[in-house]
Amino acid sequence: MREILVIQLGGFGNKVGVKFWEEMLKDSDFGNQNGQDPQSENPLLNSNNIVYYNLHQSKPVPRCIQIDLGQDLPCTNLDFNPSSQFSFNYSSGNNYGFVRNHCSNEIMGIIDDSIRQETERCDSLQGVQYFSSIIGGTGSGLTAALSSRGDHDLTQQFNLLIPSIKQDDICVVSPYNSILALEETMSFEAQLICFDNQGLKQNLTRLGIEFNYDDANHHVAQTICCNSSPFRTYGDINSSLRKLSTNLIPFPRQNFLTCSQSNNQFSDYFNQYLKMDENQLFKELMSSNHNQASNNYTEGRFITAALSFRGNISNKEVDKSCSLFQNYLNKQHYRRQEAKKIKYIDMFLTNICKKQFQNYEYFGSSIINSTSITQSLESLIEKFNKMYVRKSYLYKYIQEGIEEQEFTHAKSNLEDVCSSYHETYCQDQREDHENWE
Ligand SMILES: Nc1nc2c(ncn2[C@@H]2O[C@H](COP(=O)(O)OP(=O)(O)OP(=O)(O)O)[C@@H](O)[C@H]2O)c(=O)[nH]1
Ligand SMILES: [Mg+2]
Repeated sequence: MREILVIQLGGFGNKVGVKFWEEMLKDSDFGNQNGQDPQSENPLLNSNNIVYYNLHQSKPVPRCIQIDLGQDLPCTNLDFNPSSQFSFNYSSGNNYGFVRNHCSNEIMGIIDDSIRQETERCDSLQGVQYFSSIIGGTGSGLTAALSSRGDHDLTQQFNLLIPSIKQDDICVVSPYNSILALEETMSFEAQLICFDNQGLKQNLTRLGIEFNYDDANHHVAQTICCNSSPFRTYGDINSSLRKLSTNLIPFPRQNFLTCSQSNNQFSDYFNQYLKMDENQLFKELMSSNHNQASNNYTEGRFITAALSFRGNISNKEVDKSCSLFQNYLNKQHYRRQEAKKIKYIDMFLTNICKKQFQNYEYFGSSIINSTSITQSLESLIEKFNKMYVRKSYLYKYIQEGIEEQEFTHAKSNLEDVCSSYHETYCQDQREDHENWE
Protein backbone atom coordinates (compact mmCIF):
# COMPACT_ATOMS: atom_id res chain seq x y z
CA MET A 1 0.00 0.00 0.00
CA ARG A 2 1.18 3.47 -0.78
CA GLU A 3 1.28 5.21 2.55
CA ILE A 4 1.42 8.93 3.21
CA LEU A 5 3.21 10.47 6.17
CA VAL A 6 1.87 13.74 7.58
CA ILE A 7 4.25 16.18 9.27
CA GLN A 8 2.66 18.97 11.30
CA LEU A 9 4.83 21.98 12.10
CA GLY A 10 4.25 24.93 14.44
CA GLY A 11 1.05 26.36 15.89
CA PHE A 12 -1.09 26.47 12.76
CA GLY A 13 0.22 23.16 11.39
CA ASN A 14 -0.66 21.25 14.51
CA LYS A 15 -4.09 22.80 14.96
CA VAL A 16 -5.05 22.09 11.36
CA GLY A 17 -3.51 18.65 11.71
CA VAL A 18 -5.77 17.74 14.62
CA LYS A 19 -8.83 18.91 12.68
CA PHE A 20 -7.65 16.93 9.68
CA TRP A 21 -7.39 13.70 11.67
CA GLU A 22 -10.84 14.28 13.15
CA GLU A 23 -12.21 14.59 9.61
CA MET A 24 -10.26 11.54 8.48
CA LEU A 25 -11.63 9.48 11.32
CA LYS A 26 -15.18 10.52 10.45
CA ASP A 27 -14.53 9.64 6.81
CA SER A 28 -12.96 6.28 7.55
CA ASP A 29 -14.61 3.03 8.48
CA PHE A 30 -13.11 3.28 11.94
CA GLY A 31 -15.04 6.48 12.55
CA ASN A 32 -18.26 4.77 11.51
CA GLN A 33 -17.99 1.96 13.96
CA ASN A 34 -19.66 4.06 16.61
CA GLY A 35 -17.75 2.85 19.59
CA GLN A 36 -17.22 -0.71 18.44
CA ASP A 37 -13.90 -2.26 19.10
CA PRO A 38 -11.84 -1.52 15.96
CA GLN A 39 -10.15 -4.90 16.34
CA SER A 40 -13.38 -6.77 15.76
CA GLU A 41 -13.44 -5.74 12.11
CA ASN A 42 -9.95 -6.80 11.25
CA PRO A 43 -8.71 -3.39 10.16
CA LEU A 44 -5.70 -4.85 8.34
CA LEU A 45 -8.02 -5.85 5.52
CA ASN A 46 -9.36 -2.36 5.27
CA SER A 47 -7.09 -0.81 2.68
CA ASN A 48 -9.06 2.43 2.65
CA ASN A 49 -7.44 3.58 5.78
CA ILE A 50 -3.96 2.32 5.49
CA VAL A 51 -2.89 5.36 3.50
CA TYR A 52 -3.14 7.57 6.54
CA TYR A 53 -3.51 5.32 9.55
CA ASN A 54 -0.80 3.23 10.97
CA LEU A 55 -2.44 -0.14 11.31
CA HIS A 56 0.55 -1.92 12.71
CA GLN A 57 -0.53 -0.53 16.03
CA SER A 58 -3.33 -2.14 18.00
CA LYS A 59 -5.55 0.84 17.17
CA PRO A 60 -5.66 3.12 14.13
CA VAL A 61 -3.02 5.66 15.07
CA PRO A 62 -2.54 8.59 12.67
CA ARG A 63 0.68 8.29 10.71
CA CYS A 64 1.97 11.72 11.58
CA ILE A 65 4.74 13.57 13.31
CA GLN A 66 3.81 16.62 15.36
CA ILE A 67 6.48 19.21 16.03
CA ASP A 68 6.34 22.56 17.79
CA LEU A 69 9.26 24.46 19.24
CA GLY A 70 7.11 26.17 21.84
CA GLN A 71 5.12 23.86 24.08
CA ASP A 72 2.00 24.44 22.09
CA LEU A 73 0.75 21.08 20.83
CA PRO A 74 -3.05 21.24 20.93
CA CYS A 75 -5.02 19.01 23.31
CA THR A 76 -7.19 16.39 21.66
CA ASN A 77 -8.97 13.14 22.35
CA LEU A 78 -7.45 11.48 19.31
CA ASP A 79 -4.91 8.70 19.76
CA PHE A 80 -1.63 10.09 18.54
CA ASN A 81 1.58 8.19 18.92
CA PRO A 82 3.37 9.93 21.82
CA SER A 83 6.75 8.97 20.39
CA SER A 84 5.97 11.07 17.30
CA GLN A 85 5.08 14.18 19.29
CA PHE A 86 7.86 16.69 19.78
CA SER A 87 7.30 19.76 21.84
CA PHE A 88 10.39 21.75 22.81
CA ASN A 89 11.04 24.58 25.14
CA TYR A 90 12.23 27.29 22.75
CA SER A 91 10.84 30.57 21.67
CA SER A 92 11.53 31.23 18.03
CA GLY A 93 10.79 34.92 18.55
CA ASN A 94 8.92 34.72 15.23
CA ASN A 95 12.35 34.53 13.62
CA TYR A 96 13.04 32.20 10.69
CA GLY A 97 16.78 32.68 11.23
CA PHE A 98 16.71 31.39 14.80
CA VAL A 99 14.93 28.20 13.81
CA ARG A 100 16.83 27.60 10.62
CA ASN A 101 20.33 28.16 11.88
CA HIS A 102 20.32 27.32 15.56
CA CYS A 103 17.32 25.49 16.72
CA SER A 104 16.89 23.20 13.81
CA ASN A 105 20.44 21.82 14.07
CA GLU A 106 19.79 20.72 17.61
CA ILE A 107 16.47 19.11 16.97
CA MET A 108 16.90 17.89 13.41
CA GLY A 109 18.59 14.70 14.57
CA ILE A 110 15.58 13.81 16.70
CA ILE A 111 13.12 14.61 13.92
CA ASP A 112 15.16 12.70 11.32
CA ASP A 113 15.10 9.62 13.56
CA SER A 114 11.37 9.87 13.93
CA ILE A 115 10.83 10.24 10.18
CA ARG A 116 13.08 7.24 9.56
CA GLN A 117 11.15 5.12 12.04
CA GLU A 118 7.82 6.06 10.47
CA THR A 119 9.21 5.35 7.00
CA GLU A 120 10.48 1.94 8.04
CA ARG A 121 7.02 1.00 9.29
CA CYS A 122 5.58 1.64 5.81
CA ASP A 123 5.46 -0.91 3.00
CA SER A 124 5.93 1.68 0.30
CA LEU A 125 5.75 5.30 1.31
CA GLN A 126 4.39 7.42 -1.55
CA GLY A 127 4.98 10.85 -0.11
CA VAL A 128 4.89 13.35 2.69
CA GLN A 129 2.25 15.96 3.39
CA TYR A 130 3.28 18.95 5.50
CA PHE A 131 0.90 21.25 7.36
CA SER A 132 2.46 24.53 8.44
CA SER A 133 2.30 28.28 8.25
CA ILE A 134 5.25 30.16 6.81
CA ILE A 135 4.22 33.33 8.65
CA GLY A 136 5.75 32.61 12.04
CA GLY A 137 9.25 31.44 12.93
CA THR A 138 8.67 27.76 13.73
CA GLY A 139 6.55 27.00 10.67
CA SER A 140 8.80 28.82 8.20
CA GLY A 141 12.11 27.63 9.66
CA LEU A 142 11.17 23.98 10.03
CA THR A 143 9.39 23.84 6.67
CA ALA A 144 12.55 25.10 4.98
CA ALA A 145 14.83 22.84 7.00
CA LEU A 146 12.78 19.70 6.36
CA SER A 147 12.11 20.37 2.69
CA SER A 148 15.80 20.76 1.94
CA ARG A 149 16.69 17.55 3.81
CA GLY A 150 13.79 15.41 2.65
CA ASP A 151 14.10 12.43 0.35
CA HIS A 152 13.45 13.98 -3.05
CA ASP A 153 12.31 10.71 -4.57
CA LEU A 154 9.25 11.07 -2.40
CA THR A 155 6.50 13.43 -3.50
CA GLN A 156 6.16 16.29 -1.07
CA GLN A 157 2.98 18.29 -0.65
CA PHE A 158 3.12 21.42 1.50
CA ASN A 159 -0.16 22.81 2.81
CA LEU A 160 1.00 26.29 3.71
CA LEU A 161 -0.66 29.25 5.36
CA ILE A 162 0.83 32.27 3.61
CA PRO A 163 0.42 36.02 4.32
CA SER A 164 -2.81 37.50 2.99
CA ILE A 165 -2.89 40.04 0.19
CA LYS A 166 -4.37 43.07 1.92
CA GLN A 167 -4.60 42.12 5.54
CA ASP A 168 -1.55 42.51 7.77
CA ASP A 169 -0.54 39.54 9.83
CA ILE A 170 -0.11 39.36 13.55
CA CYS A 171 3.55 38.67 12.88
CA VAL A 172 5.36 41.83 11.69
CA VAL A 173 8.23 40.00 10.04
CA SER A 174 6.02 37.57 8.11
CA PRO A 175 7.25 38.81 4.68
CA TYR A 176 10.84 37.98 5.63
CA ASN A 177 9.93 34.58 7.07
CA SER A 178 7.72 33.65 4.12
CA ILE A 179 10.10 34.68 1.36
CA LEU A 180 13.05 32.95 3.00
CA ALA A 181 11.04 29.78 3.56
CA LEU A 182 9.60 29.76 0.03
CA GLU A 183 13.11 30.07 -1.40
CA GLU A 184 13.91 26.61 0.01
CA THR A 185 10.60 24.87 -0.48
CA MET A 186 9.87 25.91 -4.04
CA SER A 187 13.19 24.58 -5.28
CA PHE A 188 12.15 20.96 -5.01
CA GLU A 189 9.19 20.72 -7.37
CA ALA A 190 6.95 20.04 -4.45
CA GLN A 191 3.26 20.89 -4.50
CA LEU A 192 2.83 24.15 -2.58
CA ILE A 193 -0.83 24.47 -1.65
CA CYS A 194 -1.49 27.98 -0.37
CA PHE A 195 -4.15 29.11 2.08
CA ASP A 196 -4.43 32.51 3.67
CA ASN A 197 -6.54 33.93 6.43
CA GLN A 198 -8.11 36.58 4.22
CA GLY A 199 -9.36 33.89 1.84
CA LEU A 200 -10.59 31.75 4.70
CA LYS A 201 -12.31 34.75 6.25
CA GLN A 202 -14.07 35.43 2.97
CA ASN A 203 -15.27 31.82 2.88
CA LEU A 204 -16.58 31.92 6.42
CA THR A 205 -18.22 35.32 5.96
CA ARG A 206 -20.03 34.05 2.88
CA LEU A 207 -21.44 31.35 5.08
CA GLY A 208 -22.47 33.82 7.78
CA ILE A 209 -19.77 32.89 10.27
CA GLU A 210 -17.51 35.32 12.00
CA PHE A 211 -13.90 34.44 11.34
CA ASN A 212 -12.26 32.34 14.01
CA TYR A 213 -9.33 29.96 13.86
CA ASP A 214 -11.32 26.92 14.85
CA ASP A 215 -13.83 27.17 12.02
CA ALA A 216 -11.17 28.28 9.56
CA ASN A 217 -9.05 25.26 10.43
CA HIS A 218 -12.06 22.97 10.08
CA HIS A 219 -12.71 24.41 6.64
CA VAL A 220 -9.11 23.74 5.56
CA ALA A 221 -9.14 20.26 7.09
CA GLN A 222 -12.31 19.26 5.23
CA THR A 223 -10.80 20.41 1.96
CA ILE A 224 -7.56 18.50 2.43
CA CYS A 225 -9.54 15.45 3.49
CA CYS A 226 -11.75 15.59 0.40
CA ASN A 227 -8.75 16.25 -1.86
CA SER A 228 -7.20 13.07 -0.58
CA SER A 229 -10.31 10.92 -1.23
CA PRO A 230 -8.92 9.61 -4.55
CA PHE A 231 -5.90 8.22 -2.70
CA ARG A 232 -7.98 6.42 -0.13
CA THR A 233 -11.19 5.29 -1.70
CA TYR A 234 -11.88 3.42 -4.88
CA GLY A 235 -13.15 5.84 -7.46
CA ASP A 236 -13.14 5.84 -11.23
CA ILE A 237 -9.52 6.84 -11.32
CA ASN A 238 -7.23 5.96 -8.51
CA SER A 239 -4.89 8.76 -7.80
CA SER A 240 -1.74 9.43 -5.83
CA LEU A 241 0.35 12.38 -4.74
CA ARG A 242 2.71 11.74 -7.64
CA LYS A 243 -0.11 11.73 -10.21
CA LEU A 244 -1.31 15.03 -8.82
CA SER A 245 2.17 16.51 -9.29
CA THR A 246 2.42 15.30 -12.85
CA ASN A 247 -0.96 16.67 -13.81
CA LEU A 248 -1.01 19.92 -11.91
CA ILE A 249 2.51 21.25 -12.38
CA PRO A 250 3.40 21.97 -16.02
CA PHE A 251 6.76 23.60 -15.22
CA PRO A 252 8.96 23.05 -12.19
CA ARG A 253 8.59 26.57 -10.80
CA GLN A 254 4.85 26.81 -11.40
CA ASN A 255 3.98 24.75 -8.39
CA PHE A 256 1.85 27.18 -6.39
CA LEU A 257 -1.65 25.79 -5.99
CA THR A 258 -4.85 26.90 -4.29
CA CYS A 259 -7.90 25.04 -3.04
CA SER A 260 -11.64 25.48 -2.96
CA GLN A 261 -14.43 23.60 -1.31
CA SER A 262 -18.03 23.37 -2.40
CA ASN A 263 -20.49 23.27 0.41
CA ASN A 264 -20.18 23.67 4.08
CA GLN A 265 -22.08 22.58 7.11
CA PHE A 266 -21.74 25.91 8.90
CA SER A 267 -23.99 27.53 6.44
CA ASP A 268 -27.54 28.75 6.63
CA TYR A 269 -27.60 27.52 3.06
CA PHE A 270 -27.06 24.01 4.33
CA ASN A 271 -30.31 22.58 3.07
CA GLN A 272 -30.04 24.34 -0.22
CA TYR A 273 -26.47 23.17 -0.69
CA LEU A 274 -27.31 19.58 0.05
CA LYS A 275 -29.58 19.57 -2.96
CA MET A 276 -27.30 21.29 -5.42
CA ASP A 277 -26.48 19.72 -8.77
CA GLU A 278 -23.18 18.89 -10.46
CA ASN A 279 -23.03 22.06 -12.44
CA GLN A 280 -23.43 24.15 -9.33
CA LEU A 281 -20.70 22.09 -7.72
CA PHE A 282 -18.36 22.86 -10.60
CA LYS A 283 -19.08 26.55 -10.47
CA GLU A 284 -18.33 26.68 -6.81
CA LEU A 285 -15.11 24.74 -7.09
CA MET A 286 -13.81 27.08 -9.76
CA SER A 287 -15.07 30.30 -8.23
CA SER A 288 -12.87 32.90 -6.51
CA ASN A 289 -15.47 33.22 -3.75
CA HIS A 290 -14.68 29.69 -2.69
CA ASN A 291 -10.94 30.05 -3.03
CA GLN A 292 -9.23 29.56 0.30
CA ALA A 293 -6.46 31.98 -0.64
CA SER A 294 -7.25 35.57 -1.51
CA ASN A 295 -6.12 35.65 -5.15
CA ASN A 296 -8.84 36.35 -7.67
CA TYR A 297 -9.08 33.72 -10.42
CA THR A 298 -10.82 36.14 -12.76
CA GLU A 299 -7.67 38.21 -12.96
CA GLY A 300 -5.50 35.40 -14.19
CA ARG A 301 -5.74 32.27 -16.26
CA PHE A 302 -6.52 28.78 -15.14
CA ILE A 303 -3.78 26.30 -15.99
CA THR A 304 -4.94 23.02 -14.51
CA ALA A 305 -7.38 21.82 -11.89
CA ALA A 306 -7.86 18.58 -10.00
CA LEU A 307 -11.43 18.13 -8.84
CA SER A 308 -12.47 15.57 -6.33
CA PHE A 309 -16.16 14.73 -5.98
CA ARG A 310 -17.96 12.77 -3.36
CA GLY A 311 -21.46 11.39 -3.78
CA ASN A 312 -23.51 9.61 -6.33
CA ILE A 313 -22.39 11.44 -9.46
CA SER A 314 -22.13 9.72 -12.82
CA ASN A 315 -19.21 10.02 -15.24
CA LYS A 316 -21.56 11.34 -17.85
CA GLU A 317 -22.66 14.11 -15.53
CA VAL A 318 -19.05 15.01 -14.89
CA ASP A 319 -18.30 15.32 -18.59
CA LYS A 320 -21.43 17.35 -19.06
CA SER A 321 -20.49 19.59 -16.19
CA CYS A 322 -17.03 20.08 -17.65
CA SER A 323 -18.46 21.48 -20.85
CA LEU A 324 -21.14 23.40 -19.00
CA PHE A 325 -18.40 24.88 -16.93
CA GLN A 326 -16.54 26.00 -20.02
CA ASN A 327 -19.74 27.66 -21.11
CA TYR A 328 -20.17 29.17 -17.75
CA LEU A 329 -16.65 30.56 -17.90
CA ASN A 330 -17.41 32.24 -21.15
CA LYS A 331 -20.95 33.38 -20.74
CA GLN A 332 -21.66 34.16 -17.14
CA HIS A 333 -19.03 34.36 -14.57
CA TYR A 334 -16.18 36.02 -16.40
CA ARG A 335 -18.09 38.50 -18.44
CA ARG A 336 -16.04 41.38 -17.20
CA GLN A 337 -13.78 42.85 -19.83
CA GLU A 338 -10.48 42.40 -18.02
CA ALA A 339 -11.26 38.75 -17.43
CA LYS A 340 -12.01 38.00 -21.03
CA LYS A 341 -8.67 36.32 -21.40
CA ILE A 342 -9.78 33.37 -19.35
CA LYS A 343 -11.22 31.21 -22.00
CA TYR A 344 -10.49 27.73 -21.02
CA ILE A 345 -8.61 25.55 -18.72
CA ASP A 346 -5.88 23.28 -20.04
CA MET A 347 -7.15 20.24 -18.27
CA PHE A 348 -9.34 18.89 -15.54
CA LEU A 349 -8.28 15.91 -13.53
CA THR A 350 -11.57 14.73 -12.11
CA ASN A 351 -12.22 11.97 -9.69
CA ILE A 352 -15.53 10.73 -8.39
CA CYS A 353 -15.88 8.74 -5.25
CA LYS A 354 -19.38 7.38 -4.78
CA LYS A 355 -19.10 7.20 -1.04
CA GLN A 356 -20.79 10.20 0.52
CA PHE A 357 -18.66 12.66 2.43
CA GLN A 358 -20.19 12.75 5.89
CA ASN A 359 -23.86 13.68 5.45
CA TYR A 360 -23.53 15.63 2.22
CA GLU A 361 -25.33 14.32 -0.78
CA TYR A 362 -22.71 15.94 -3.01
CA PHE A 363 -19.41 17.33 -1.89
CA GLY A 364 -16.41 18.54 -3.81
CA SER A 365 -13.03 20.12 -3.47
CA SER A 366 -10.51 21.35 -5.99
CA ILE A 367 -6.82 22.04 -6.30
CA ILE A 368 -6.20 24.72 -8.87
CA ASN A 369 -3.10 26.00 -10.61
CA SER A 370 -3.88 29.52 -11.79
CA THR A 371 -1.66 32.40 -12.86
CA SER A 372 -3.58 34.62 -10.43
CA ILE A 373 -1.44 33.22 -7.61
CA THR A 374 1.05 35.90 -8.66
CA GLN A 375 -1.23 38.40 -6.87
CA SER A 376 -0.40 36.78 -3.56
CA LEU A 377 3.29 36.45 -4.41
CA GLU A 378 3.61 40.01 -5.69
CA SER A 379 1.87 41.37 -2.63
CA LEU A 380 4.33 39.41 -0.51
CA ILE A 381 7.25 40.89 -2.44
CA GLU A 382 5.80 44.38 -2.01
CA LYS A 383 5.49 43.95 1.74
CA PHE A 384 9.02 42.57 1.81
CA ASN A 385 10.37 45.56 -0.13
CA LYS A 386 8.71 48.05 2.21
CA MET A 387 10.64 46.61 5.12
CA TYR A 388 13.80 45.78 3.27
CA VAL A 389 14.47 49.26 1.80
CA ARG A 390 14.73 50.59 5.33
CA LYS A 391 16.50 47.44 6.43
CA SER A 392 14.10 47.31 9.34
CA TYR A 393 14.22 44.20 11.53
CA LEU A 394 17.14 42.94 9.45
CA TYR A 395 19.57 42.97 12.37
CA LYS A 396 17.52 40.26 14.09
CA TYR A 397 18.16 37.91 11.19
CA ILE A 398 21.80 38.89 10.81
CA GLN A 399 22.30 38.11 14.50
CA GLU A 400 21.00 34.63 13.75
CA GLY A 401 23.44 34.14 10.88
CA ILE A 402 21.26 34.93 7.85
CA GLU A 403 23.17 37.10 5.38
CA GLU A 404 21.69 40.04 3.49
CA GLN A 405 22.50 38.26 0.27
CA GLU A 406 20.07 35.48 1.15
CA PHE A 407 17.26 38.02 1.37
CA THR A 408 17.91 39.54 -2.04
CA HIS A 409 18.45 36.12 -3.60
CA ALA A 410 15.20 34.77 -2.18
CA LYS A 411 13.28 37.81 -3.34
CA SER A 412 14.64 37.72 -6.87
CA ASN A 413 13.85 34.03 -7.11
CA LEU A 414 10.25 34.71 -6.21
CA GLU A 415 10.15 37.54 -8.76
CA ASP A 416 11.39 35.05 -11.35
CA VAL A 417 8.52 32.73 -10.50
CA CYS A 418 6.02 35.58 -10.99
CA SER A 419 7.50 36.55 -14.34
CA SER A 420 7.59 32.93 -15.46
CA TYR A 421 3.84 32.68 -14.80
CA HIS A 422 3.25 35.91 -16.71
CA GLU A 423 5.53 35.09 -19.63
CA THR A 424 4.40 31.53 -20.22
CA TYR A 425 0.76 32.39 -20.45
CA CYS A 426 0.44 35.92 -21.80
CA GLN A 427 1.29 34.65 -25.28
CA ASP A 428 -1.31 31.93 -24.85
CA GLN A 429 -3.90 34.36 -23.65
CA ARG A 430 -3.65 36.41 -26.78
CA GLU A 431 -3.82 33.33 -28.96
CA ASP A 432 -6.75 31.85 -27.11
CA HIS A 433 -8.60 35.06 -27.31
CA GLU A 434 -8.29 35.17 -31.08
CA ASN A 435 -9.11 31.52 -31.56
CA TRP A 436 -12.14 31.70 -29.43
CA GLU A 437 -13.92 34.57 -31.15
N1 LIG B 1 -6.21 30.03 10.14
C1 LIG B 1 -5.40 29.95 11.19
N2 LIG B 1 -4.35 30.77 11.29
C2 LIG B 1 -3.54 30.66 12.36
C3 LIG B 1 -3.77 29.72 13.37
N3 LIG B 1 -2.81 29.84 14.30
C4 LIG B 1 -2.00 30.82 13.87
N4 LIG B 1 -2.43 31.33 12.70
C5 LIG B 1 -1.81 32.38 11.91
O1 LIG B 1 -0.52 31.88 11.58
C6 LIG B 1 0.47 32.80 11.94
C7 LIG B 1 1.65 32.03 12.46
O2 LIG B 1 1.31 31.44 13.68
P1 LIG B 1 1.83 30.06 14.20
O3 LIG B 1 1.49 28.98 13.25
O4 LIG B 1 1.31 29.92 15.60
O5 LIG B 1 3.38 30.29 14.18
P2 LIG B 1 4.50 29.17 14.41
O6 LIG B 1 4.72 28.44 13.15
O7 LIG B 1 4.17 28.38 15.63
O8 LIG B 1 5.79 30.07 14.62
P3 LIG B 1 6.29 30.87 15.93
O9 LIG B 1 5.24 30.70 16.99
O10 LIG B 1 6.50 32.24 15.42
O11 LIG B 1 7.55 30.22 16.28
C8 LIG B 1 -0.17 33.74 12.93
O12 LIG B 1 0.29 35.04 12.69
C9 LIG B 1 -1.63 33.66 12.65
O13 LIG B 1 -2.00 34.69 11.76
C10 LIG B 1 -4.90 28.86 13.25
O14 LIG B 1 -5.18 28.01 14.08
N5 LIG B 1 -5.67 29.03 12.14
MG1 LIG C 1 4.25 28.94 17.69
